Amino acid sequence: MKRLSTLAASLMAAGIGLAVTSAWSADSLQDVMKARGLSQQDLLAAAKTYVPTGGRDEFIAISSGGQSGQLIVYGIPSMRILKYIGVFTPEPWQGYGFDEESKKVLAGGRIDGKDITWGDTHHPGFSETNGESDGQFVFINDKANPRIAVVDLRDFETKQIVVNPIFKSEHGGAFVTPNSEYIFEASQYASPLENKKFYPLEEFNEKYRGGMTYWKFDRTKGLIDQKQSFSIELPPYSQDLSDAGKGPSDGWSFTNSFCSERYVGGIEDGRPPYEAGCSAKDTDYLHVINWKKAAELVKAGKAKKINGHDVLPMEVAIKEGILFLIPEPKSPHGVDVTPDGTKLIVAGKLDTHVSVYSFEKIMAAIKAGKFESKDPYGIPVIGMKDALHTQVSLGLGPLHTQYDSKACVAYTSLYVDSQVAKWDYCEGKLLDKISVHYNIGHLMTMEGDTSKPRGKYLVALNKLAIDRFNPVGPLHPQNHQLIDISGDKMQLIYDMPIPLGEPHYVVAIDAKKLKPAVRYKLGTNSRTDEAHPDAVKAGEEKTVKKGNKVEVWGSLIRSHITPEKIEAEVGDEVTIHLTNLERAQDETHGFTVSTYNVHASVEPGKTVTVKFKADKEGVYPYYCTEFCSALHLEMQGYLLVKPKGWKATKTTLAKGNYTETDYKATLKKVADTQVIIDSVVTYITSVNYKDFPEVVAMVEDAFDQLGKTKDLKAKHEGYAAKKDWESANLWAEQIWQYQVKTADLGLRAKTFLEEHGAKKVK
Ligand code: K7E
Ligand code: CUA
Repeated sequence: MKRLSTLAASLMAAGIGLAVTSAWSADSLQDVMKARGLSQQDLLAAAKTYVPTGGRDEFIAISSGGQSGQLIVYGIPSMRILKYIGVFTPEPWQGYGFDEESKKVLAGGRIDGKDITWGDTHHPGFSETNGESDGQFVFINDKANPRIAVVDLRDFETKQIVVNPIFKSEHGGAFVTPNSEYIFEASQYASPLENKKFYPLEEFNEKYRGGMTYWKFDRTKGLIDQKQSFSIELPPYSQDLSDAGKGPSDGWSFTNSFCSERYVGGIEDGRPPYEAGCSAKDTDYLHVINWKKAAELVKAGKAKKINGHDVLPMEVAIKEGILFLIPEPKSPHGVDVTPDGTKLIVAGKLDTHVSVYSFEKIMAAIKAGKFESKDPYGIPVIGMKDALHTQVSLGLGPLHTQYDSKACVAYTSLYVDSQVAKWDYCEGKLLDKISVHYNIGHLMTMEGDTSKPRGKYLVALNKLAIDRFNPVGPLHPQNHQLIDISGDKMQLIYDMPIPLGEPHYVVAIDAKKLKPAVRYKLGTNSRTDEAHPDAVKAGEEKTVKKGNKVEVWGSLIRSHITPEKIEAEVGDEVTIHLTNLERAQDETHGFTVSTYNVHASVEPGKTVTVKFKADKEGVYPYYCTEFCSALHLEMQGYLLVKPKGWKATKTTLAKGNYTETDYKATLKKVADTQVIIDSVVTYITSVNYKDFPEVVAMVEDAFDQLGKTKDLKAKHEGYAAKKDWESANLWAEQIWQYQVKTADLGLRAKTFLEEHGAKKVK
């Protein structure tokens, strides 16, 4: 009991006491443990994962969002979801696919002239510098519709989607070379490489092909350079996961295959099914490719064009000695290069063994010309025993491997056993095992596929959740389980339901490496990172009607949309450019026009365009969709779509019944509010607020808001002199609107300063 209470005390100190609800906030930790049936082990797990309010996670994970076509961002160890990133599919909140700028990005993913509005994301990969994740970009593939996307981590937005010009599916991507020279992907299901070309399954061996595509990445532009990208033609072996060599193996890439039988099914004709034919042999082929040399050969003109894309034919790759095969057991899935680049680990789904290949031995065999055979296409096959370092029996259904910060330590997922095996790949021995729930696919350690793994945590990406969470119908959430790998024994510390499926793979990076922006430079097109040609500054807003085109250059700032009305005739094409003039952090405005299927998320500084045909007569409110301020609901306007040739019969707006008493009451409200503002200003300037950049930004913003009241005093007094009480009252009211925003910011700044221990200055 003594130990328990010391633990309890230290947990209290660590802030665990805050996690309990107010109903028992006065109780001791022991009372809570009892009431909730928690063990000491549970509390330890809680203490290892809990992040108190305002705290930050140590690592940021970016997960595939599976069939959503998105990415999921979450923190480790808290496992709190931070963001979904729209990638291959529209994402309404972010306006992705509902504004013109993002539609252009999505248009990059059109195939044969058609929008593909779903995607099957599998493997995210960070950009790398010297084999380490550098936190600048993340790349992600779409297996079903062979595409790759580039996400810039300065704003976590998708900047580019490219379509693979020769594949019909693509699973083994996106893998990144150690300095992000190339992002590569392997075809999965072999098909004719020429687009829209039919060959019968009877010609599978001759006409169907697999391949590897190496996408050239231009880091300064932050985009894939499609013209400098190329592919290598491969046999129809169902190429699967891949990895890039690093260190001594830099310049090479490795790719598994799982149906080197080249079986094409045919159960309709009485033939055995696919799965029988595709797993008949004891071995498949690991493809070993010298991509550096391949790139040189393509530059030297040795490629041929297929669908306008450079493809290095197999004969050339064989002749030039850049393509080799090694048998690997059996129906393998993952291939993972060790952090030092000297070995590669292959797990055969249908074999209990995990095979560790030695890069040095592979090179020695190649150099000596020591091959055991050739495959039917003439590719030299290196003998397995000539390439193996060791084989270790880990358990049933080994799939994927990740690395620890400790030398020679690896973790392999065991799909059938529902376990993670920790083992030593140098010595070839099993170290520990832990059960997961259930049927693990990928697993991931912190920066665990780079040259400098960080250890600490492992995430198990389980295919089935079954009984782990409150039931929500037959479709279950996915389950990412967090495992503490800092000690000798692995410890399961958190179950995180993921409500977006099926996330195949996830990568994590030290949060300190990420330097995302908090705002855009005023007037930025976030999808191109260039100055938006249709951005406006405050006061430059305008609406122009030319023929049947209405074009609006508007702005958004608390709590106002400029313009307040847009007039069009039925059939007009309406284009609305909106710039968010805010400089404050987190002051995003949304924008939509009722029933016209447009939406924009306009973060501070961003300029966005929405475009539609006003094909319906009527009155359509437009408004800000993000609860941005106390007067968010009033951030509104009307799109007035008039019938052709409509003439006004009534030309004045209805009047309100304001009196001098209303005006005086508003003036008193304004004076009272100014007192509050002054007291907040007195506090802020009495402390060292200038030492807090966040507060300096808030103060600037507050004075910005207050500055807008300057001319309004003369205005309302002028109307008062003319006894126009409506105008006098409402212009005075407008001063108060700005005061409210000023006070709101001031109070936020004051709270921040108090919480961050601001000190009195003289
Ligand atoms: Cu194993 Cu697509 Cu990497 Cu799923 S994949 S598990
Ligand atoms: Cu802007 Cu709500």
